[in-house]
Amino acid sequence: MLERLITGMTLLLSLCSPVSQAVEKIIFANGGTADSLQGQTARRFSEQLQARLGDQYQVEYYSNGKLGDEQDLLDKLRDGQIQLATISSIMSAEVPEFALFDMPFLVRDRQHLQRIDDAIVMTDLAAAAHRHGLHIISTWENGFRQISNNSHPIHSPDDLKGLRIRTPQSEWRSLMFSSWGAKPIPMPFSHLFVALQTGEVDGEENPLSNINGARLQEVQKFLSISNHVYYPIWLTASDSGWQQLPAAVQTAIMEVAADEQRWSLAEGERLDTSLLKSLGKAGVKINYVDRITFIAASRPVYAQFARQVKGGDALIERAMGLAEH
Ligand code: EAX
Repeated sequence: MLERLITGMTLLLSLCSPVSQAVEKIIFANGGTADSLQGQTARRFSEQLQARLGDQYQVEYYSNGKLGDEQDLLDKLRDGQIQLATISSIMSAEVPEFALFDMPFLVRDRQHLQRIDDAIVMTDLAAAAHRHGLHIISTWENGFRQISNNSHPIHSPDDLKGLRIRTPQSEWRSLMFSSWGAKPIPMPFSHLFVALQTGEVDGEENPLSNINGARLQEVQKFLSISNHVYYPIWLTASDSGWQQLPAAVQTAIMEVAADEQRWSLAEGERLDTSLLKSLGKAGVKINYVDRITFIAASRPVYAQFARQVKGGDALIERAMGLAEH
């Protein structure tokens, strides 16, 4: 009897013992450069998550688009090759409601962004993402976007006439730049440096941290501060991938991600000032655009969103209503 009890306990112990279980992998990928803020946030997240989960899990982090551009990462999430990825501007190509963030000059500042995050992203937009099999975990900083090019300073949309401007592969960003008179050339971020270097495109638009992270200042002469869009980056899983994670792991991911959200927004604010100085020192000519002329030329983008996205008008109105607090 005693013998049987001991055998039973040994079996039970071996089942519970961590050494007897295979280490589970959590594969996490980011499409940006390691030096950009999104790259730094993603690295911090993977390190903090590893510390939190201990030896039972191995958090495998790939930066610099090593596992592909954001479109590849969405495919890999969906077929279960990876568990977590950060997705930015192409989210609206997958889930049209996210094009809310492609409405020019909508987000006033990071406090406004946080209110939009609580009231709209984590409710309506997360529900829309679920309808496309995606699970939004957290909203991190990618940043306020600015326009750079090799031809001349951009003051008003007139100055964009005829310029070939690389955009992310999003019809919304293309529409924005064509409404302003430019010739948008959509392509993955990883192709951008060479496209600028060879003159395939004249310019591009990105947050300062992505510009600096990819050393675009080495192949761009003019930087025009427009803050035309604040487009975040979302820590994303597929619905099925998320459901396969144990509840304790989901909680750890959500809590570490929330810490990194706070860090990335504060760091983004700091970098907007410090990178402006260092990019200027690197020889890039910096100017500020005339916002009023850009706002006036942005009407077609708002109109298209209201027409194309169900409930789009109401989303815009609610987001604008959160500007003042
Ligand atoms: O990793 O494609 C882009 O321009 C986006 O800013 C993306 O986040 C870069």
